[in-house]
Amino acid sequence: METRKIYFCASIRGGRADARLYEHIVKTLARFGKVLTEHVGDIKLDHTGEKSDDGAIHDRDLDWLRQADVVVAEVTQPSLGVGYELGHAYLMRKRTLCLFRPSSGRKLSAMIRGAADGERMLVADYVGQDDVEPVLERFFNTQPR
Ligand code: 6IA
Repeated sequence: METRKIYFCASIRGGRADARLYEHIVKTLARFGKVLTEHVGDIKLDHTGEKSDDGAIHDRDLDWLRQADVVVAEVTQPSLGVGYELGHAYLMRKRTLCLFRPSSGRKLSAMIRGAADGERMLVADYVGQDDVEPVLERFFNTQPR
């Protein structure tokens, strides 16, 4: 069986306050498939992002998104880029899991929570790092592949 390709989205220029959590999610995701966007969990990456051309980043990321079998996003820290990616993923009909921490005191955008249909597009509210593995396990174990 071919290795499952996972596109992970999380804030970069939207703010890197949760970078350690992203790193943990990327490491955990690696047990379930190949993470195409490992750099998102790189704690050395600051909010200014890499030096390369924004147009190249955009085109390469959309290419990876097209190739992905599933999309996982950490959506607690609001990020225009993540919202944009999720909109594309939705229109591409990718199976998508959004991870949100209500304990942040934030309220998730209605355009994300409202897009969830409990099947293709899921929003999981969780507390923190310790929940990541069980939440991902549930998501991938109900994955038809
Ligand atoms: O608006 P934001 O910067 O917060 O958007 C974050 C989302 O856009 C992430 O899920 C990424 O997939 C994508 N993205 C934004 N900036 C980059 C980027 N820059 N590289 C790849 N994807 C990006 C530099 C990172 C570098 C270490 C490779």
